Amino acid sequence: MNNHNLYAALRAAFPVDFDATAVETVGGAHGGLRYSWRDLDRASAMLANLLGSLALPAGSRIAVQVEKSVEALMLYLAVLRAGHVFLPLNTAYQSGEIEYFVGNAEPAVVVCSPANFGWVSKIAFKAGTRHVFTLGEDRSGSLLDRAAHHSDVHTPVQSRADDLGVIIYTSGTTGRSKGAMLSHGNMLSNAQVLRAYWGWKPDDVLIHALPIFHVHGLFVAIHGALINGSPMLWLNKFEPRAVVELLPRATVFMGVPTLYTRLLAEPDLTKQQAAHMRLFVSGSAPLLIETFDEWQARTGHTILERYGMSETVMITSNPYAPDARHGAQGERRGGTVGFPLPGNELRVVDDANRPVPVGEIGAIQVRGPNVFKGYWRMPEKTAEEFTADGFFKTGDVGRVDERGYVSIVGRSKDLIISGGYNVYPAEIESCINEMPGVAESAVVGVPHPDFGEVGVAVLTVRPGAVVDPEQVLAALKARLANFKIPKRCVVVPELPRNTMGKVQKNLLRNDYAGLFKAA
Ligand code: MLC
Ligand code: AMP
Repeated sequence: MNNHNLYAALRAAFPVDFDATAVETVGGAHGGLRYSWRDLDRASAMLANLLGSLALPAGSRIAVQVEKSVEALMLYLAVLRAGHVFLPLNTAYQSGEIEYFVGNAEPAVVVCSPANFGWVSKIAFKAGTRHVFTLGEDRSGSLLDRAAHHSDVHTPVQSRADDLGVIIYTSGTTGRSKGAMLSHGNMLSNAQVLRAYWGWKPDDVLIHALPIFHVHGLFVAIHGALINGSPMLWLNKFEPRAVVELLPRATVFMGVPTLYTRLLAEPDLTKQQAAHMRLFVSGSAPLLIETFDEWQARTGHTILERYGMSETVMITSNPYAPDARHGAQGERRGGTVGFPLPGNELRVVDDANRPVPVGEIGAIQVRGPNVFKGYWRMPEKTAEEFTADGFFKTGDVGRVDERGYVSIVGRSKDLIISGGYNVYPAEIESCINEMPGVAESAVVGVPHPDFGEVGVAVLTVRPGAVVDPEQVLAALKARLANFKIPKRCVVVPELPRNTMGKVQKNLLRNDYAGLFKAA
């Protein structure tokens, strides 16, 4: 039987010249380093052997909350090749959030930044984790020290396509976050499809400027480059000027819409500067048509917008070029997310789960080899999110036009997407509602020129109480990841309600829609 281990498949695509550069770091204090394909393979082997020496049961969770670095990428590859389950955690998460993830996932190993060892290890040991290592952005910490004693030769474990490779936590409309379980087969099938669909070429070079704890930076970008044996120009943090400077050396860039709007603010972004580029990909949040048009005018390139989510990896994409399937009509169309990717079935249904006529709006459901295995230890929640015939309910609302292009027009889930990060109002509202003097609250998303959408918290106070909005925001900051903090908090006499007594968030969204227009 073939080995379906994702690392084995990526490794097979590494170029023959093993000493060629695989990753070059750029910018900041950690720029100017080169890592060869041999380095990626050897270092991930040492890390995999370190994990092997811990005698963990197969499929153990390895939770990782570290700053972006090439070594963090090597750790990801090591977890895959060792047959364990990688659990990436956003560095913005605070202790309460980490406590939940660690308690829920029960990782055998936790890796954190050296600066956070004190509080993270306390949480981990309390949850029964036996091993806590540290990894700094500057290659400091116990993880690499310990790995240095292990062999740099390692055979990837034999994995089935269905074996879990990664758990990614996604927030929920109600209740706590759910761990989306992705198998080696989910990720590999998507990587192979995208490689062909986006026409990856032998001499491609990717600018990697996204965080590596979510699907976009970890899967779409990293798998994309590795499965094509393409080098990456690697930025630990997104720096618009550095990206513009790199364009003449690269061919592919991937970003959330905020990255594109920030790049457009760079005066040096010109057609000439972008002439060497082949492909700009956008996703994770809606790309405004203004950004799409402005990018075309400034650089001469048409951004390729695609659509996906943690539970499904990539679902749809605008075409790279007119192809046999879509003929001459296969151009990239702004305001759409393109066609279902090959192998992926997508349908738009009404409330009774019946497909709607072409062009009409409904709920988007998908089925395919990329769709996840379910939510970690939540069988009921998993069952709720799938239809009887195996389609996953994305929670996105959209339509498919007569040419087959999919557009996302809204969401049935109460979700704010801010700078490409998902923010669930329910989580913030429950924190605010616990604060002294607060009667109730509603958090809504409003347009924002930089982040696309940001949260605004609207609250009412108990009789006789006084609540300072600034203090509400400060208290939230101490508890939640920074990107979840509403950008404004307002106190009102009452929240608008419909006849059923439900808060009318649409009215609040209208009321505050202009709040950041002039920003
Ligand atoms: C930072 N802040 C944010 C924010 N990022 N607020 C709202 N939304 C965000 N995304 C806060 C900071 O804490 C700070 O608050 C203030 O806003 C200004 O921060 P900044 O310095 O401008 O932020 P920066 O560090 O530059 O980060 C912005 C960013 C980053 C856009 C580079 O958010 C980012 O990398 N986003 C990409 C997210 C991503 O990869 N998504 C993919 C998910 S996968 P204060 O109070 O400290 O001043 C997915 C599936 C799919 O969705 O389809 O791909
Ligand atoms: P996440 O759960 O973080 O993976 O986010 C997935 C969600 O991001 C999807 O369900 C969509 O709502 C949204 N999303 C991803 N790509 C796009 C896109 N191109 N346009 C609009 N929304 C998108």
